[in-house]
Amino acid sequence: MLFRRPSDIAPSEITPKHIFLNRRQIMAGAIGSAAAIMLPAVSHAASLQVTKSPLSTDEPATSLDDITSYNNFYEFGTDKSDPKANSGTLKTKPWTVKVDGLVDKPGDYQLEDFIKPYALEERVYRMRCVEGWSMVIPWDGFPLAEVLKQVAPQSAAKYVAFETLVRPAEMSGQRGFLQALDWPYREGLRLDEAMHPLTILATGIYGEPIPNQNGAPLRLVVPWKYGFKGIKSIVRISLVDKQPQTSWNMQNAREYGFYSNVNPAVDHPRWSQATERRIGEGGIFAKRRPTLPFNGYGDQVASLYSGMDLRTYY
Ligand SMILES: Nc1nc2c(c(=O)[nH]1)N[C@H]1C(S)=C(S)[C@@H](COP(=O)(O)O)O[C@H]1N2
Ligand SMILES: [Mo]
Repeated sequence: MLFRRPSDIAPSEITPKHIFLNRRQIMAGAIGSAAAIMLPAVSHAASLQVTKSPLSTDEPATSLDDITSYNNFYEFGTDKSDPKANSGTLKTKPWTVKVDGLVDKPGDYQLEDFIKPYALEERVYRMRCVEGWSMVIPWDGFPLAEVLKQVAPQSAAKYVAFETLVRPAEMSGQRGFLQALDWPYREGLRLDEAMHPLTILATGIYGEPIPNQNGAPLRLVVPWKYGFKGIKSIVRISLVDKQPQTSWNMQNAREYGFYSNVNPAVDHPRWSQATERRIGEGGIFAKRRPTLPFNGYGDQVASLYSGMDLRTYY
């Protein structure tokens, strides 16, 4: 074991805050629950322990500052800095998630009740935006599959549709004459994609509640698809029998398909998808990285698309 001066230790090697807090929670457990009660509430979900999932990448995570200040969230404006600047107005308490459509157990759930049954896992995932940049984000969340099993989809259910909140009084990008998209922001997955173990609903980043600009209090993460499939601030999850309408596909079907699996071999009509810029890596002078098929998750997900022409189903 070599001893190094602090300046030799890369920021990525320093224990992230939430892991540190988890250790403290474990220690608190060892000395008894009375002491644990006196610790500050550090968890943003009912489950106190966040376990690191083996499905995580060990690539260094993007800084919290970059993750929370370079965003796409058109409900708050179209510039990358708009969501951070404008999303403070969004009220995320109380928050209701409606589950409806082809399920045996539909309902309007308070967020706390909705997430209570599930153990949080840390999932460090690459995120590749269709615009050609990427980040590595340490999410806290739980598999969407767990929720779907709970609400019992009927046999006719073939897709899952999602909607974001519409509340112009709190979402500046939903006000005014020119609107970037037709609200609500909508997304969808095939049921088998939604059930895949990599697909999660996230409630946190770096062990803290998900910031408004990243999709508080609940957002979808599908790491093998372009970032826009990861719908933010979800208020509705519907099980449906037909492929649902999705916002970017409605806006420009030629440029944004329903599937939108990350694919370096299928260029966007206006730019190449072969490479990407990793946010935080030395700005415009950094070397672009090669984009990987299915964003590097092909071993886990390619079989979902066997026999499908990925140029047709883009
Ligand atoms: N409701 C909603 N969800 C959204 C978007 C949006 O504009 N509105 N932008 C998408 C896009 S294009 C990307 S790349 C990711 C960005 O997530 P991040 O800001 O947390 O990095 O959110 C996706 N989810
Ligand atoms: Mo994106």
